[in-house]
Amino acid sequence: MSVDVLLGLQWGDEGKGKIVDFIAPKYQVVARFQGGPNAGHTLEFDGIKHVLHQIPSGIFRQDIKNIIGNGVVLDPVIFRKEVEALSKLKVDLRKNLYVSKKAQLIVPTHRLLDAAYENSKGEQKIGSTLKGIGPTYADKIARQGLRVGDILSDNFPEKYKSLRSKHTAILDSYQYQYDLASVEKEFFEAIDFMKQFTLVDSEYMINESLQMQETILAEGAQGSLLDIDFGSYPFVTSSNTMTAGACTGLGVAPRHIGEVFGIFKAYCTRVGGGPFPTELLNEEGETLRKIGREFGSTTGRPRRCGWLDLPALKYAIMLNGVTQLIMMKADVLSTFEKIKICTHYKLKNGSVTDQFPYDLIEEGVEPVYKEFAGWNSSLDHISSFDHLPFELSNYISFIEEYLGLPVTFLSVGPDRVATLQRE
Ligand code: 2SA
Ligand code: MG
Repeated sequence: MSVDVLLGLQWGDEGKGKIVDFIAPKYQVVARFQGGPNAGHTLEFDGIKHVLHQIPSGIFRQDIKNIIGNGVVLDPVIFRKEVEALSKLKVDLRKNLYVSKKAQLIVPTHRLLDAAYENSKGEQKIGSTLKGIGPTYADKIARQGLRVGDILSDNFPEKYKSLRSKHTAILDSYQYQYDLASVEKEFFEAIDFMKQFTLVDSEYMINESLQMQETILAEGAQGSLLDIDFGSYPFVTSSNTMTAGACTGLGVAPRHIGEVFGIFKAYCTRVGGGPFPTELLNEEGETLRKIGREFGSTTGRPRRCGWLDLPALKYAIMLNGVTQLIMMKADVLSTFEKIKICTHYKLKNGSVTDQFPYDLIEEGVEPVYKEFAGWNSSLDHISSFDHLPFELSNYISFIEEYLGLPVTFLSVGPDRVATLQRE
């Protein structure tokens, strides 16, 4: 048995939530392995639209075990809000949610530090979601973080205070103003709330599931180009968003990785700062944003939009060992007369490459495009790959050939049902 991995190949928001929910019935376990409340996985079904931040997207299927793995950074306050919002939809998480004791806790001062660091950066802002992600991972690596399992110990308040004093010293050095009293009250109430959930050694749980021949899906968050090692550094998130991150973020040995589903949008978006070679700063970009409803699901920020970038996708596929491609939001392109795909980059020094450069800004990356005729027709009610407009089939074939992988799922609308599967 193996662990299948599903992850985004671009800068996030590829539509992972929708696909996990769609393929979840095949799996007995769905696990998150990195990131935290910076993620926003949107699911739509039966007329309900729901955004999940920290809770795995298998939660709407009662018979699936959902695990928040050790690689995640968890905000107890946001966790509580998510659980409460889900109970309104009659989802009872006490039955099928498990939280790793080794996941790191986001404390109120982590969020303040995130804001203080961003404020100090001027033009060079990362565009962080301000959820405290970077500072929490920094404390993990500095070996001074708090873990979920710590909340069960009597000296948790002391451990918390010791970390807080380190943080307030930094905040003071940034002359950052804050009022902790009310957020701390909320934090400790949320910590108590978390104690009702099943806190586990999730590495054992997952490996026992593997031994019992259960099917497991690891659900990525953010996207490959936001990976701390390989993304467009420093404009990245603070975790390994790739397949390898599923190994360390869940305690799964590499040999247990099975299928790797790579999700990408038929175009490209990015939220926050940093380079984006195919960005469209014109009316076409506006149209993509409007039709694609491209606004951050966590922060509501407008997403930057542009054409599909194949050199970047190819890079992400190489690093993740993708075995199947999933293309999302093809319907958003339905009104375009002409559609472009970036096949190469031209660099400042005159050379042309299909590799992802070390520094996209310094090297002055300019996209080289191939133009395609649009299909100019609605994809509503199309239920099979065989009935796609010729131009869309052509668009997909070009991508498959360039990337050397099949597109096995195609999404043509937000609802669960608007998902075509290649027979
Ligand atoms: P952070 O908060 O430290 O992880 O931010 C660092 C960079 O990572 C980007 N990032 C994201 N990009 C796309 N989607 C994300 N999730 C939310 C969503 C974003 C939202 O699903 O829509 O609602 O704004 C996400 N999370 C982090 C971020 O923009 C920074 O560039
Ligand atoms: Mg998202």
